[in-house]
Amino acid sequence: MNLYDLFAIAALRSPAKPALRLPAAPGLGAEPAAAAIDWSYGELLARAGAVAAALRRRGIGHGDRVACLLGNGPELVLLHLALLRLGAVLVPINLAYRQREIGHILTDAAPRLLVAAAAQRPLIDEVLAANHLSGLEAVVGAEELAGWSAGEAAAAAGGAPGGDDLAVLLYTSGTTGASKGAMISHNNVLATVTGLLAAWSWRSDDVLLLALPLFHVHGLIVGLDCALAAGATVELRRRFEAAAVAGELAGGKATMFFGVPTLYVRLVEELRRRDGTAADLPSVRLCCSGSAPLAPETFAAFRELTGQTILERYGMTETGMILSNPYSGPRLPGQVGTPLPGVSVRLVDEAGRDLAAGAEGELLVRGANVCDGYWRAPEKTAASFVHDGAGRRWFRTGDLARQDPRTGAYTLLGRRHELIISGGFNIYPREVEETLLAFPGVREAAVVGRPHPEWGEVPVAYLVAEPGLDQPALLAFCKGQLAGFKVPSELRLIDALPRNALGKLQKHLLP
Ligand code: MLC
Ligand code: AMP
Repeated sequence: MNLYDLFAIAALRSPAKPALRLPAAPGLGAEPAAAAIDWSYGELLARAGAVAAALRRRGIGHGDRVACLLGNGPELVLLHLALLRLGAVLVPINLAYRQREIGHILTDAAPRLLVAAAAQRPLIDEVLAANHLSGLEAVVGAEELAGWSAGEAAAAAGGAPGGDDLAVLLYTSGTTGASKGAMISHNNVLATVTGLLAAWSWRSDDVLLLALPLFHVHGLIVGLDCALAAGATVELRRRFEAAAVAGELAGGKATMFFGVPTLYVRLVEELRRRDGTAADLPSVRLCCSGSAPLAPETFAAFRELTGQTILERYGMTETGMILSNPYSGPRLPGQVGTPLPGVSVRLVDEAGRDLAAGAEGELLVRGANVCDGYWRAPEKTAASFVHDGAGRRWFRTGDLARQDPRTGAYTLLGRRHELIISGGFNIYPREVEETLLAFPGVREAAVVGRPHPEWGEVPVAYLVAEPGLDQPALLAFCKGQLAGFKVPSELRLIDALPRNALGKLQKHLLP
């Protein structure tokens, strides 16, 4: 079984069923206007087949990487499906990334094509000028790809992709400063999708309102892929806008909505701004949250305002979804639930010994959902897995958790690494520190996460600097080098960084 076949089954079963809808968009800056989309399963699959044919004519085949710098829109959906059909690999890039971050991914993944929105062209020219990307044959405009989709679908050619073939290469922030590509196979996605389809009782008459970016696992796999596998309808939005989403949830069509906690914080603000009284979401049967910790206050406020009890779940790029609160049964704030079907987890101490329920330890995970490792990075892969006494391989999540001895549900308690999560996007302090240190006059830098009511956490930088450091210039430098969400929200100058007797930095002592 491959992922494309799973979607094709939905199309064969009900070709006329609505698959993908998107409202029209007015042109904005370099971005051309876009017509509304309302494609049935039959039309979506036919268009994806035509894109696959066009890609094949360009020589794209099994195992080839195709990167994209695309916002939410039909092009990204078509590209994803077409590559699945060819056994080729999608490499989606976060639209907030700057030249240096994109250059790293393109150099590492070595795609043959890059598909990009018109507005990204100047940035791509910068990337091309700064990097020697010898394997990159062409940059394809989103509108060109859209044009391909109106062509003839290819007759099936070559062998169908197998379950172990790569489906997507998802870049995730690295502890070493550079992001690394998690190699997600068709089987990995199928495991997450089938687990969620069962756990959340997906139905073919579900309508998912999807405003999360499709370049991450949450929007792409938990959202789009699950919906298409269920034969449901995706109401895709180009971006999240609280007022529009609140209106649509109340409008009586959507049955499901997925968000990172920041989306729920903004929805709560929006609903309170409206009239502060309860908002009926008549058609909605499930609101899920994940990617970052959902504050109990947000959970409670959303329930109070809408009557909806958010279902919180936990996952990772490398593993897909791991734990989920129950669809039927109590969903408790601060808990992320129990393992999804087919997923095994363990809690271990620093020495790798298994811990009993009630004790705090690192969460390890195993199952068909877990990726094989990182692209062309055997050392990073080896460091991310441990073997048990029976020789089985477990992925180290780096997340600390505790299991409730009574219910078996897990609570996340923090992280072994210094990962900061802002609005659902990951920031590794090391990458920001390296950027700060590259600026003249910065002698030492330490970046830590500080709680923030809307974003969850934001990065704050502590600096030891030569007198007269030009702080606005330093921030401008960071903005040029880093995605906006990684730029420190504050610079704090101090005389010395706190270190222990061995000279090791003690970030927890920073004021
Ligand atoms: C945008 N900005 C952010 C930010 N997103 N700042 C901090 N954290 C963020 N996440 C800043 C920009 O840099 C910019 O700043 C300003 O906000 C406006 O940018 P924007 O793009 O217009 O913002 P907006 O559209 O409001 O985006 C906010 C958001 C978005 C919450 C809708 O961040 C988002 O879609 N987050 C979801 C991320 C996600 O899907 N994560 C899943 C990862 S998968 P300035 O200064 O330039 O004006 C995963 C595994 C799992 O974690 O379990 O799911
Ligand atoms: P990413 O690398 O972007 O896939 O992010 C994965 C990380 O997001 C996990 O290791 C967790 O730290 C965090 N995460 C995901 N879901 C949750 C959740 N429900 N609560 C807290 N943290 C979460």
